[in-house]
Amino acid sequence: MLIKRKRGWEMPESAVTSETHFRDRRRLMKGIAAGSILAAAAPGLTACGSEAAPMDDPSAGLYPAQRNMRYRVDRDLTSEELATSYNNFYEFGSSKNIVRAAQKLPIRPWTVTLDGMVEKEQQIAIDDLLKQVKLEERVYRFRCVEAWAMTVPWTGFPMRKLVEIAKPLSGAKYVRMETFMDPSIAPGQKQSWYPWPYVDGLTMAEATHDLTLLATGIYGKPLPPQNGTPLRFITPWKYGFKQVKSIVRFTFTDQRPVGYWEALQAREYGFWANVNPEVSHPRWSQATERLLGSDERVPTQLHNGYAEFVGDLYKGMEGEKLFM
Ligand SMILES: Nc1nc2c(c(=O)[nH]1)N[C@H]1C(S)=C(S)[C@@H](COP(=O)(O)O)O[C@H]1N2
Ligand SMILES: [Mo]
Repeated sequence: MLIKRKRGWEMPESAVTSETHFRDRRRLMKGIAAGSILAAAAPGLTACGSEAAPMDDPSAGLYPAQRNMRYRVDRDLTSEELATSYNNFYEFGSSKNIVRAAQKLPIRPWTVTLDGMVEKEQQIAIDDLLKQVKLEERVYRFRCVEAWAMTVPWTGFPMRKLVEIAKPLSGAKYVRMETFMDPSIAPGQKQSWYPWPYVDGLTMAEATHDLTLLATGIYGKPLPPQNGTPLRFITPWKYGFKQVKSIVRFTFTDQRPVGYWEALQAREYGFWANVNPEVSHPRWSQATERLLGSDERVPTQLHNGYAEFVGDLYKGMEGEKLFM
């Protein structure tokens, strides 16, 4: 197959738009949009120039939820504006600037399938699932493999609760999570050289760990589309590419799932993807990270600062490639 454009995973980190430039460009674009110079050409605008109103989120009344104080982070929160506008969501484009495109994601109806090695396969509407769980807020560090980082208040519920609802069989060893698939909504999914739909997975021990969250909200509100509404996976000690967005299916299995990035480039992106400052990405160091909203680099921490909680999960697994 002929591929003309440089693919995302081939880009050195230095080629990824710096977030400072990103902010400036976004400010410029906002100014232009306000002056409506480009209104007719901008995607998401109708012929008469008014934007289709995004659907109100029916779960909005569940927010804000009470903050769980067990997990504290000793650095400032990233601004909501940045965390909800500097995104990675290849379904809507390979740049960090996908907010507008992502507004096409229909937030309801949204059905979550629980299948594979379970007592009984289930399909649950997201709002029924939300009735079966108790939402809480957790401030977590977030670390992308590209060495940018943020500090974000997620709202959600422990994934352990979803595992209880799913009732997996004793032979299940992994959970595979899958993002929606609809190229008519997500233009990136028309690019057939990517292994759609976006998937990733984890072990049952990881899925039932208290830190492992299924996020439904951010900054005390439902997740906006660009951050993976209505359900998104969060393991704060792993690199961001594990954190599957807009999940429609959880499959319990005895086969280790091959993630989207692992399928693309197994030499660079593995199953475990635990953060470690001493294990470089093949093309750049992971020793430091840049906090969104600042140009300063800070040291990366083992397990992204969560080693005291998750270190035991990996005892005796030294033969595995735990840090890529
Ligand atoms: N479905 C889907 N999930 C995804 C991605 C994606 O492209 N598609 N990108 C991942 C990567 S690489 C990162 S860093 C985070 C970014 O999450 P954020 O945009 O909420 O910061 O989402 C992860 N989850
Ligand atoms: Mo990422």
